[in-house]
Amino acid sequence: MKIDSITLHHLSMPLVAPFETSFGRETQRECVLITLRAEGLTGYGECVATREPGYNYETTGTAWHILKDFIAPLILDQDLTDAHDFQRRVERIRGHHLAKAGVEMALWDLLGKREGKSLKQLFGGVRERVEVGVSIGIQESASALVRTVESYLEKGYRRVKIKIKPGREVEETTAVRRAFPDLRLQVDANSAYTLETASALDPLDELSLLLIEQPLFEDDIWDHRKLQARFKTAICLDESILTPRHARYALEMEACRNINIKPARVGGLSQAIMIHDYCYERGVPVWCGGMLETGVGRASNLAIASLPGYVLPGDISASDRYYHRDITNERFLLNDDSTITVPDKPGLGVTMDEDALKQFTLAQLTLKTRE
Ligand code: OSB
Ligand code: MG
Repeated sequence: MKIDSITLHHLSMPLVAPFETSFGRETQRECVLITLRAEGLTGYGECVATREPGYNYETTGTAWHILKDFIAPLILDQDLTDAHDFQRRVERIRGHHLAKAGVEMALWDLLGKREGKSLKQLFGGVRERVEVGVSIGIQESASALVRTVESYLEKGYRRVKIKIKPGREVEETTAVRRAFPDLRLQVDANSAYTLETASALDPLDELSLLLIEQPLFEDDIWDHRKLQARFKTAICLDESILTPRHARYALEMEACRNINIKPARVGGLSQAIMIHDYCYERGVPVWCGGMLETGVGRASNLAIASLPGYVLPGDISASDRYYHRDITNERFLLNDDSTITVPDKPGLGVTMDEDALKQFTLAQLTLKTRE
């Protein structure tokens, strides 16, 4: 499809509640919305880079720079045939996966709209509803955490992930397990431990957790192998897996037993599908992570989570868990069985609430083909 223009919106949206992880606390969530225009169609993509380089090195600022100065010139006025064609064109840009993934998502939205097919159909998804859970940030105290978990169980979530960090893990996780003995419970450390300090996690191995997500540094696939060797509980990698090659390294090394696939972190949906296929062939369970997406990124996450290998519940909660007001007209609701329905309209299957978009826009830029 010949790309006529690219529009960037730097957004800042108030979260319904602050979200605290081992790397910081957010009350406003920033991201970059990418709009591609081609063949009279409009495609949306969400770049999930955050205000601060806490989750990884990218920020809304670095993404803006890479999108404007490097990605846009490579695709404006170009005839992009598919996601792999896009990936080949941006190959020479090292890293910056979140920026690339945002554009790839918008391209998929365009391709789907042109074909009259949903992303789920384009990907070969097999589920109409996907099982989801909720990811809960670090709370004031263990008892406050138990109350927060309870409030989400009352809303119908059947799987809970809690964020942990050094000194805020054993008491918290034990309290939740005591209060809810049968709950499907998992923890996420966001790279806050080293092999030495990870002994603090030993008591968690007795709490029947579904998994322990990313305890060690991003570049520590090898040390995760050492930790997995002495843990009964499955280690799950998030930040460490940036490419399909990393997925192979981690599985060959037995550094983890499952993978949180965030399409953005691996550079796009096409790369997420490759990792999914690799894991699926080997019987390694995967699940779809989240980055507090708007309705745009949420629609994309639901579509990819409809693939057969996504057998663990995703961090894809209902819209009201994140935002009072979203930028899409569509809001995603939790079904009675702790699932969310996958969109079935062409492309991402979402439309823009232009007033909301305006309300949350800090900066906007349109790049067009030379006349
Ligand atoms: O590590 O999974 C993570 C949010 C921001 C950055 C990193 C992570 C998260 C989450 C939120 O856990 C998941 C969600 O979108 O609900
Ligand atoms: Mg994580």
